[in-house]
Amino acid sequence: MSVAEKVLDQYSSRVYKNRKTHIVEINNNENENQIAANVRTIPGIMTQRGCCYAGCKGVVLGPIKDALQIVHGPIGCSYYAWGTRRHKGKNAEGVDNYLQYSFSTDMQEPDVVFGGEKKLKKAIDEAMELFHPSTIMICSTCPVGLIGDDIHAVAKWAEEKHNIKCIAFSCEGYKGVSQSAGHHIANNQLMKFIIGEGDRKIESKFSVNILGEYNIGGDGWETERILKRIGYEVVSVFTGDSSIEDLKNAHQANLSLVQCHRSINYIAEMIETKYGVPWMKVNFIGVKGTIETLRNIAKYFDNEELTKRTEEVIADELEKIIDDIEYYKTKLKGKTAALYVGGSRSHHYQTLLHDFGVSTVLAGYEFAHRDEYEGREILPFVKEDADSKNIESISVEPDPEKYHLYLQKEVLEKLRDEKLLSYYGGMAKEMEAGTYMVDDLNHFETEEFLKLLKPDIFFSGIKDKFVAQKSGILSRQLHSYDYSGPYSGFRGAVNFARDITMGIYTPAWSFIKAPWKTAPILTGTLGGE
Ligand code: ICE
Repeated sequence: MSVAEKVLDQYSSRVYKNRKTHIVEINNNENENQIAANVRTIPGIMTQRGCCYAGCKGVVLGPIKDALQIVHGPIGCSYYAWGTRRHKGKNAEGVDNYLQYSFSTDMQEPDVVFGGEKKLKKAIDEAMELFHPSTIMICSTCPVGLIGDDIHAVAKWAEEKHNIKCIAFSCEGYKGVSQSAGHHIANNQLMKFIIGEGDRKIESKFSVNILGEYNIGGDGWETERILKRIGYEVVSVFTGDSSIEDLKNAHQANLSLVQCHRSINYIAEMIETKYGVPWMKVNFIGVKGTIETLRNIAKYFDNEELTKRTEEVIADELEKIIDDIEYYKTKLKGKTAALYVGGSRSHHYQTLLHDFGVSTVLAGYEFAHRDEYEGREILPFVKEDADSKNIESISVEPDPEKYHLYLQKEVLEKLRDEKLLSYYGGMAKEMEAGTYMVDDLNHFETEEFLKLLKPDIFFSGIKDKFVAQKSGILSRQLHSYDYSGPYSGFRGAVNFARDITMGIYTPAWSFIKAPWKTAPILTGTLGGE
């Protein structure tokens, strides 16, 4: 029985059938690494996914430092999003910073029965009195959607009464299948109410936005440092350590760099469509990843001076870290890892692990779509053929992100059958045959896979972290980096290697044994007398 079968075999037949489609043993034949993704979790299964509110407020809006964000809902929702993701922000002159605060309407039963709009208005009045923000964001959580409070009307009321910008986000937790729906809602509102409003003068010919960079543990700062050294002007970062003013000016940049493709691709597309700012995918995680990315950006701008400067900075940065990298390679080479994160990191971090010779035995996403696992089908050559109603699109080189070829379904099937298509991007490509790709890995499967695959380290989230640690396996969070970071760029790679080396060489994990395995829980004598 394969490892996957051993895990699946313990399920009831209905669950077995469902989960089987989410677990793939990587095959050398690219066409066979097909996986089910972005669908509802079976009710009752302990998923590690987040909710729509988590994706909207927790992920995309949370890091904007000068928007006062009021969570309209029970206090727990706001408390959960309070600092847990470690998106850092610096104080800047003239820019408010509310990152330390947790604002909530603390919804109670009477509000559910009689409506919560009054309470929300009162919260806005109070916030105005105490903090005088120029922007307020309202994020609703589950009960608000169920009772039908009109937060958009309240936002309008607040704008008129207080002469501020007030934006409402209907991101009730139960919407969609995961936090992905929340990203979408946040993206739409930012585009509608903020982006495009600024008129800051951009001096540089080489100006960029960094999209999908939330400055977890300071990642965005490291990326910005490198870009600025080369000579780029960073107009805005979405949304790590950002201010509303930066976001308003995003449309003025020459190019958008998209680090996390899952949470902010909608904005990248919309800015391109509306303002003509092109975008490209980047990856600042990993030394090789960073170098490749910097070269690609230079290639886009196609300027001799910039290209030269790029190479100089790469050489200089490398020189400073090379001894550390070589040292950590000797410590980490041959180790194995399992990775389970939300949408893009399970993929990006494989690049960084490969830098140090660590291989992945299992990797998965909470909410990615199929193309992030399998890659996109591409035709390695361009062929014109688009004269039918029954058409399907297919990406083509040289830029599979942007160019699509429209083909008849039957033609496409035929190409698939004849194995004339290849795959672009995707996680499967990074992984070796015989390893596992799992979508929406749940609590039970985490325990079982860890038992069977015994990785040296499990990169996890806050909920699944303890499952690993209790079973004696080192775990580090890739969502918040526990208490460390940055892990991006050149210096980040060294931080990352140092942290996992410390972890792996700490013997503590091998001492962990459940107490009932070494001593009886109940003591006493059975029987009479
Ligand atoms: Fe993108 Mo945790 Fe960020 Fe990704 Fe996204 Fe989330 Fe962060 Fe994770 C995120 S935005 S909060 S890179 S929702 S670590 S997809 S799950 S992998």
